[in-house]
Amino acid sequence: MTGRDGSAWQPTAYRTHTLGEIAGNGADLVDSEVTVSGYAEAVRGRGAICFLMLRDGTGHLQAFLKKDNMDEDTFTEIQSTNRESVIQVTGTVAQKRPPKVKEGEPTPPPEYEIQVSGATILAVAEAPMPMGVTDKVHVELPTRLDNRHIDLRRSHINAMFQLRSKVLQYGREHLITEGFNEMNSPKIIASASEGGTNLFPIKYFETDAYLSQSPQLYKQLAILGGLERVFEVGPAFRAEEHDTYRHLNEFISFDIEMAFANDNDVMAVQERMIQHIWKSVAENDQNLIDMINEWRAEQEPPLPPVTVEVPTLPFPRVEYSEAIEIIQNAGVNIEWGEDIEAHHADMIAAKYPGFYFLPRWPMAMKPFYIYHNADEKGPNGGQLSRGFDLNYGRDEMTSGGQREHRVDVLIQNLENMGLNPADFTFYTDGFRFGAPPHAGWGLGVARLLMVLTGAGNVREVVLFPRDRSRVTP
Ligand code: AMO
Repeated sequence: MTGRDGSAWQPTAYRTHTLGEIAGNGADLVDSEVTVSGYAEAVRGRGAICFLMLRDGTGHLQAFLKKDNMDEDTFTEIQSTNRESVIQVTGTVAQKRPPKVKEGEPTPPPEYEIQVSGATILAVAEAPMPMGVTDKVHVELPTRLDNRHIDLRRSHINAMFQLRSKVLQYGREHLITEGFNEMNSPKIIASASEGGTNLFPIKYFETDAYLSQSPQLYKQLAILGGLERVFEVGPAFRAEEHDTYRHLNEFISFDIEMAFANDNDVMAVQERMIQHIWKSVAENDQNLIDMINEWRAEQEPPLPPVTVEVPTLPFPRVEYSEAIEIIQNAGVNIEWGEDIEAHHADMIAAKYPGFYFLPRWPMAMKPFYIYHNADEKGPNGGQLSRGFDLNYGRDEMTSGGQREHRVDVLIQNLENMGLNPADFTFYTDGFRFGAPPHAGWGLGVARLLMVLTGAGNVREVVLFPRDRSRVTP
């Protein structure tokens, strides 16, 4: 038995084959007996015959039921069952009668079906459903998220989450080839890593604790301990007040940290990883992209197709100071030292479509753990840092940088940023006994998936998003 991507699946108690496998390799299976299971996407036919269109996670296949060939009661139950009921059928694979084609027209490829000898309804779907699976009726995002278990049955949504899994797989795969070790940091923590304002407090027995905003301090401690190259894929929690298309209160952060490396070195790791992800999707998962594009073409007005263009390396590096000049030259009133917001990033993206790095931010805008070199100053004498962002178009994908490994400077940074060094001794002590220069980044997985799938909102590519107004399902 094989999956959508040719992966080997062992037969189970409920099926010997997948639907996609029979639809794709029917010629090899003609006359064999198979057992398959799936959702009833359509049930047609009157009298003594019934056409049941089944769907599973790998594709679709028609089952042809004849009253004379099977248990009569089961036949009648299936013929009148609701769409989306889950049904198991056993039967023989056959080639469907080819459709008549006009002279000169090409013959379509052969199609297969199962001629059913036995069937079982495994679970009846209630009707009406809170939203349709194959209907073209527009359903608003909140209703879809309330019913994600049904929304996910729609092929383009299902494709997005299969792609999400692939992106994580290819990302991990790439980092492992570069010698990174997967780590897991605690999600219950005692002090902030990304500033004290957007923490979720929790009660931890007799004491106060917080949900982790980032694995930042722990991935650095792993480096100080000699793990050299680490990565982590895990949840980050932020009590952000923003309710935007790209902010959630819980998101998956894909982080790396690397010893004996600076900002340039880890930007290079990032672009190689993204190139590997795009290349692998282009080579292996075009059918998932096609499913998304089928849906896009059906929209009113149709949405342009998403294409997986493997980015060339290196990605452009647009230093913060240059970015400010680009924005100023576009007629916008912005000063060195101010934040580059999404509408500003549009002006940079006009010059650098695709992925681009924004290295060398002002130190005052970066967290305490970012490294700076006292000689590197901006146009107005402001201190530059070794912190960078990676953007695609208007959206930030990643933040990262070289880290401050000089313990006295690190403590000074904490003080400068209004944090109490006493709260961070578990971290700063790690730097007292020999600390290699190191660097890393954190990538927002949902943001990257927005680029790959053409989704306009991070909620589209997060199964059960958590935002300002949603903690269920
Ligand atoms: P930062 O806070 O910039 O950096 O987060 C890293 C990346 O995570 C994503 N992200 C979010 N995605 C969805 N909803 C949110 N509320 C949200 N906040 C952030 C973004 C962002 O670029 N410790 C550093 C990383 C490092 O230097 O290694 C950090 O957390 O895509």
